[in-house]
Amino acid sequence: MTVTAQQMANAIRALSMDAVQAANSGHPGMPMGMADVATVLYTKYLKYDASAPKWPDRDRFVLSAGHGSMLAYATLYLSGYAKPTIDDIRNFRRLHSPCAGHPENTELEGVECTTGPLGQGLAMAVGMAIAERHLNAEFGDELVDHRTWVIAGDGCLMEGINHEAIGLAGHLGLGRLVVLWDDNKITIDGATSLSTSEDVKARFTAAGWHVESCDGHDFDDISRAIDAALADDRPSLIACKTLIGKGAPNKQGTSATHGSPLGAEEVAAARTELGWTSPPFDIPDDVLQAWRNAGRRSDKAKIDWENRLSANAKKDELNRRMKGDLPDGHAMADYLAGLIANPAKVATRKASEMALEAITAVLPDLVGGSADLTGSNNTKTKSTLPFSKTNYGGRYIYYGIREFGMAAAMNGMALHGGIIPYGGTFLVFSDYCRNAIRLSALQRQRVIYVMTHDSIGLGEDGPTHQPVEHLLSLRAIPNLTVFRPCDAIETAECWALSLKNDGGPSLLALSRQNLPQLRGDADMKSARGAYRLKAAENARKLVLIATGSEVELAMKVAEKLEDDGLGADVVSMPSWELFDAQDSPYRADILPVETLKVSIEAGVTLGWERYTGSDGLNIGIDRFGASAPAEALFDHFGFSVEHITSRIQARLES
Ligand SMILES: Cc1ncc(C[n+]2csc(CCOP(=O)(O)OP(=O)(O)O)c2C)c(N)n1
Ligand SMILES: [Mg+2]
Repeated sequence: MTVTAQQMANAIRALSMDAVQAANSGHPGMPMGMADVATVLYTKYLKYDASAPKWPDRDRFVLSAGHGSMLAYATLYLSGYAKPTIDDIRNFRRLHSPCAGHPENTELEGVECTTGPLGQGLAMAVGMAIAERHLNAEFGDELVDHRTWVIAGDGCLMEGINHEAIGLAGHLGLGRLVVLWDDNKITIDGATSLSTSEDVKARFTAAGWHVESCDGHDFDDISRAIDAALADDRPSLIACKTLIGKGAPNKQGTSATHGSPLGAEEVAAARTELGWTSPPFDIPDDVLQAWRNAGRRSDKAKIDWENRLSANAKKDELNRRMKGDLPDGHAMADYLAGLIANPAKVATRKASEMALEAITAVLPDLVGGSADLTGSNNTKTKSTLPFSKTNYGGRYIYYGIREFGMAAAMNGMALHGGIIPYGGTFLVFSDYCRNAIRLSALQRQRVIYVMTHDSIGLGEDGPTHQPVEHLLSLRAIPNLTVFRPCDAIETAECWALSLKNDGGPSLLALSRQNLPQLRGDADMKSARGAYRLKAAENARKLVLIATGSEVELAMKVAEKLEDDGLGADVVSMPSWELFDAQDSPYRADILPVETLKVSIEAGVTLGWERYTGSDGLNIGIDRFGASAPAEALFDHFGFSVEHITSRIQARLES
């Protein structure tokens, strides 16, 4: 007897309810509700090869409703991916099982991105769809021709970020993006009518999307809706009307199935309801075989693609791009040599643009952009033409005022591969995209954040625009490398280090105001995170540690102290994270125990004790800024040679 789609879908249901029951934790409702839609997708539409999870031209599938992680684990196992194994699923949510509570890209190859923070999966999928069109423009239909599919829940479509994401996707005409909405009208608190009366479909239509509806439990109707989506050249939303927890006879359709085990009794009742007689974690051979066949559906497509790749002149370049290797080149060395010959007194945001001019000219992987602050973030270069519906070959994205959407889209591009995304906004608005920055770090993606106007030095725009706590709060994110360069040389070095940092995101905090060039060497000193910019001339009494725009001030303070006979080192510390990674002799040499250590940074002082110790002095700003010209503000907040030297002298005398 041939296996039916219903039996295949029920295999997802059984694995989901049994794994959640065994873990005594998890979310059975979503995978049981969307099992039928997922079965249609995996057995008829999705282009993938379970034996080659990283095939570059595979379709990308994003489970934006990440709490339904068992849907991902079940489909991966059933369709024949090497991981997860059935034992991994048995150990769902246990320590060291790759079947984590929410899907993590670092745990399983078939998981394209880490989801769980609602809305961000959809926004990352937009980035993946951008990457696909861009690489298609560069490498052609023969090599890049795939789709991006998303399963999103009511929650994903309520979070504000979804609106940023769909606005961008509609504007860019990303017609190869299909969102399957689990339209079950239930969230944790109960019916969606408790909190929303929005016409979601009208909103998507207004954003330039094609919208379909279907009965999410009718296999033919699901296929009909997907066919309609594929025939339309706009991005598509398919509202799949479903029953959350479908198959659990007493609990389906209620929020009780959302995030708790069904309970032994209800699991038994669901077995009867579904006609599922196998014990937990046991899939009947014929059902498993049908799934495994589905997992090989694209075998021929993949072999044909490999043949086309072998015959294609761009083969090596595509392989390099997808691996994320940087090409050999001297663009940065030549640029640095130019700076040494002709020192530049420019804002570090301008220095970043100068470095980018050199790098973007030789590194096609870089796709830049800004959240409507292009002229302030200095992110656009001559080589990066606008990316648009009519020119997907462009390398500059006008994200509009969508910081969170931009950051998530950059994650999607990096995850897709072939692209190194960078994007800008004001440092103070890093908070608007903070959870996506966190996901760049968690997902270990090379995303480069260009955050300008990095202190009170931006002046007149005032405290709403002046970052104070931001450097500290960003440094608190694990696996994010924060750079605050002090001049044009360090800025170039920090760009080079960001490009090399392929295991995580980097963030460049850049000044609005001009800064003198303090270095005359190209020794890549920023790679150490902190280094001695100036050694004490008199007997060393103290070490001044500064970052970014305050390094110039530290040099002046040191000069004054030396005039008074006090020896002072100046340490420039563009990156805490890289300094912390140095060996202890190096760190001890830069920050010797016996000296007074003084930090100078135009931000909160919290955290600097790590380097200055409990006896140190921390010059910073532990309150909000004010609206005034930058020079007046620095003076007002005590960032003057006179004020700092007198505080140091008082401390040394006490
Ligand atoms: C940004 C964010 N906020 C809150 C949560 C907690 N949370 C997880 S699922 C959920 C409800 C989601 O509802 P829906 O998407 O409709 O999922 P369903 O109940 O239908 O499975 C919430 C609030 C989260 N994961 N992410
Ligand atoms: Mg729901």
